[in-house]
Amino acid sequence: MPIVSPGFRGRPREDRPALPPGQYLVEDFPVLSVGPTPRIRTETWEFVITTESGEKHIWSWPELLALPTERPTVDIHCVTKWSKFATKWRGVSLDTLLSGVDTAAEYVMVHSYDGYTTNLPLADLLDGQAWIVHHFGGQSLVPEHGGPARLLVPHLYLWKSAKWVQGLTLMLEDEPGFWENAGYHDYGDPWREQRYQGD
Ligand SMILES: Nc1nc2c(c(=O)[nH]1)N[C@H]1C(S)=C(S)[C@@H](COP(=O)(O)O)O[C@H]1N2
Ligand SMILES: [Mo]
Repeated sequence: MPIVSPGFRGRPREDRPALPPGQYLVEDFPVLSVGPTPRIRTETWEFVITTESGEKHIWSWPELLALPTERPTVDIHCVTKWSKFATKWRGVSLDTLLSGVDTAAEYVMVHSYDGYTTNLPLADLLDGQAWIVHHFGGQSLVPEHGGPARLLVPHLYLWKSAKWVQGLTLMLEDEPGFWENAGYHDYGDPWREQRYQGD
């Protein structure tokens, strides 16, 4: 294995430092889950976008896989202070999934098969910033990391990247999800170190 200095490999765009404030680099991929890992069969899996008027847009597993695939390579940042550079994913852009959805909503609640929720502005899921990913590192996403599919929103702390994602509810008003309700920041920008409410 060649030894690559993290400082060199991570030195990225423009004049930005490699790591957001307060973060350290890891080479492994820690697993952080609130509860036990659910086992979701792709035969029964579906992804549902529900608009503020209750209209539902539903994709089965084969329907998700039939959509255009993207391969983002992104740095990820956990609020527990580890960051991992250049993680390689495969999945479907939220731009694709939301393109046929008629909404005036500005906020989203993300729902998962384990009951987990997290909220974020709809704008943060658009413009190439977020994906429903089903592969990591060239392999099917393992259950521990959210397989068969998870949300990936790498520009926010990783608690926003809901594992075992089940759907999005579009909302006119913002509402807190699981960690946001427990005192974590409503938005969670790692570059502004928005870990807790009030940061
Ligand atoms: N459904 C669900 N998604 C979740 C969680 C969870 O407990 N359930 N934990 C969140 C937290 S706090 C983090 S840091 C990341 C961790 O992702 P990883 O286990 O793949 O590292 O998943 C997030 N997504
Ligand atoms: Mo986390």
